[in-house]
Amino acid sequence: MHFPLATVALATLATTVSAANFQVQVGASSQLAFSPTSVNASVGDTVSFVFNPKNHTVTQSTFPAPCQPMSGGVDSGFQPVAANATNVPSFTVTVNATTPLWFFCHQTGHCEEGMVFAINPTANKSFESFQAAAKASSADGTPASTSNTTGSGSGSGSGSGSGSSTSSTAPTSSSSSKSNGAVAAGARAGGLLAMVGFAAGILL
Ligand SMILES: *[C@@H]1O[C@H](CO)[C@@H](O)[C@H](O)[C@H]1NC(C)=O
Ligand SMILES: *[C@@H]1O[C@H](CO)[C@@H](O)[C@H](O)[C@H]1NC(C)=O
Ligand SMILES: *[C@@H]1O[C@H](CO)[C@@H](O)[C@H](O)[C@H]1NC(C)=O
Ligand SMILES: *[C@@H]1O[C@H](CO)[C@@H](O)[C@H](O)[C@H]1NC(C)=O
Ligand SMILES: *[C@@H]1O[C@H](CO)[C@@H](O)[C@H](O)[C@H]1NC(C)=O
Ligand SMILES: *[C@@H]1O[C@H](CO)[C@@H](O)[C@H](O)[C@H]1NC(C)=O
Ligand SMILES: [Cu+2]
Repeated sequence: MHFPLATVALATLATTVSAANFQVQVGASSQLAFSPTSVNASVGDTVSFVFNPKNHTVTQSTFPAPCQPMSGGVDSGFQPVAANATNVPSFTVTVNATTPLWFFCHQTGHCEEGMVFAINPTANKSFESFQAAAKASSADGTPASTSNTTGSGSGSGSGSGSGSSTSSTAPTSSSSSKSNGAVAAGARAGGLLAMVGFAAGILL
């Protein structure tokens, strides 16, 4: 009764703090990197990727093939940002699994420079080993470990066949709110962020 505003703020926090939001800079300071390079997230948490100048993507891949789009995975598509941009795009995924989730930048050469990201890497499948595999990929993203000897040889199962993986695969639209059972992608998380910020402002 005496503190109706504080009560509202607490109620707001109770509904939003249960899901954390992680902000990840894509290509900050002109570096071909995600910062941070990985996060530990729970189901329901969101990860918002903020695109710095240049022309990057956030594209889901798999541990064995770091630089190849995962079939049915989420993909921001190319996000060109001018050097003097004041309003930069972001792309948010909602974490929907406790298993590791792997991502890379699909811009030519960036993955091979180590521009990769992980959600919930493990000791056995570490960010470092994922990044090392990315750097060892050939220019077209083919994993270095792909056997080239006689035998099945098709490797990672992402199945691009004749090698060209030009267009950003987006069979499940990245702007819709659902995707492949691992993560869901959406365009903006500004509302949730603003709500948390507003509530925290009241309490602090
Ligand atoms: C994630 O958790 C692991 C294991 O608890 C820890 O070693 C690592 O530093 C954490 N990573 C981040 C980015 O917090
Ligand atoms: C961004 O990069 C993609 C792939 O290299 C290219 O097709 C596209 O034209 C680029 N966009 C801009 C605005 O430079
Ligand atoms: C950004 O730079 C471009 C090219 O130099 C220019 O055309 C544009 O007006 C600039 N935009 C802003 C917001 O300064
Ligand atoms: C991690 O790798 C070690 C050695 O290969 C293996 O013994 C262990 O079972 C693995 N742990 C998990 C959780 O897969
Ligand atoms: C696979 O073999 C072909 C022809 O023998 C060769 O040109 C190519 O570089 C090899 N690729 C790898 C990844 O070893
Ligand atoms: C994750 O999202 C997919 C697609 O929206 C859904 O089918 C699946 O049940 C979800 N998984 C969990 C664990 O919530
Ligand atoms: Cu990039």
